[in-house]
Amino acid sequence: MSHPLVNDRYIKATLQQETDRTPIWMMRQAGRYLPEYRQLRAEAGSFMDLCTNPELACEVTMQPLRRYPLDAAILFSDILTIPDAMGLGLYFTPGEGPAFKKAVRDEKAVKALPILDPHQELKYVTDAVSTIRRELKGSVPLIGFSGSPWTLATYMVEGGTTKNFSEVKGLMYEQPAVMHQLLDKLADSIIVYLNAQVEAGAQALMIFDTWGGVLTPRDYQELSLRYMAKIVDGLTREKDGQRIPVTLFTKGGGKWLDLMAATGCDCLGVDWTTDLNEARQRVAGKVALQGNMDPSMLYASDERIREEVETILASYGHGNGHVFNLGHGIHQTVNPEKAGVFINAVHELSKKYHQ
Ligand code: 1CP
Repeated sequence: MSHPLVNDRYIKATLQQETDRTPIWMMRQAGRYLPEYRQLRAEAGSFMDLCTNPELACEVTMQPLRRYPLDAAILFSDILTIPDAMGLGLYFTPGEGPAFKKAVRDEKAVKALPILDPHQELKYVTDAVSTIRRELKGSVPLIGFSGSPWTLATYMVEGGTTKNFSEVKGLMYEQPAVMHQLLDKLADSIIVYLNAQVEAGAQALMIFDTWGGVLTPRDYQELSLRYMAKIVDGLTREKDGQRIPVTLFTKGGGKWLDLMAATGCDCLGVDWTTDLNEARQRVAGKVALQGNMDPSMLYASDERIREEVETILASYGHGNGHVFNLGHGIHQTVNPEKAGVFINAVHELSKKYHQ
């Protein structure tokens, strides 16, 4: 019953194969900047009520695809579903972001964390994946995702969102063995979680390492990259004869792209602080690149947005292996019409780089 993929530009670009234009999707493309999202969330009650109901998660995933000619869908869920499923009690306070009822701050708490069974506590995620796949009818590929072990650990040790990372860095510097136990447990859980998403129908995977960039170069390799590499090694990379591309995104990781490329992933997400041309030279054909317009460019005029799209396309240059995206998630106060201007500009202006 699986439909053949009608638009496979995203998959092809992540594998550096030929496409007629540069594919585009946007990080956080489903979410708060869309009035239809805000309405559905109000009707459902809360963000987690959307995530845990496969029909609603599917509806939210489809919302941006109805508005814009995007080349990929991304599962509507959150990276913090894993710590929630481990029993930490995720909740959201309006305006302050995510928080946990329990934080993980010592060896006892790390040891007490259960190994995740994705078919139990997170069945709502795999159910959402199969529901979305059915609804997409092969129109565009579905991206499944997880946070990186380090990024999840920051939320678990801090007990929520943080600005200065004092608790998690305190644990990392004072009790490195405990930190490594936590990261290793998370890596094992993420492997089974992502493989369950593939089993349910995810056609590509992305790992968000939102906070890897706050580490020193040495700590980045030891505490973030090493565990992402372990995950890449453990993932299902082919299903029904199709390669399942894996993208790693470390925000602020532009200086480590060559190390990231050596993990065996297919594609690297790049934020707007790195020049794509330089990034392309650094990875030397090993991986594809995704990015990297500054999300704040969507506050500029239509002309300025188009100009920036042209600049980024020219910076990557002619040829394959570029997935257009923002350098981070779309901001919640962006006018949805500006996203349309951005996406149409990529469609129109990228063709000449593929002739
Ligand atoms: O409606 C609401 O108020 C909730 C807002 C919201 C949304 C729409 C949250 C809470 N999460 C999401 C969805 C989400 N989160 C998706 C699927 C939607 C899509 O991309 O179309 C994805 C892929 C994520 C991933 C995510 N969650 C990341 C990694 C990517 C990134 O932006 O760096 C992170 C760090 C989170 C944590 C999180 N969840 C929610 C918020 C507001 C945050 C960020 C908190 C912080 O800044 O620390």
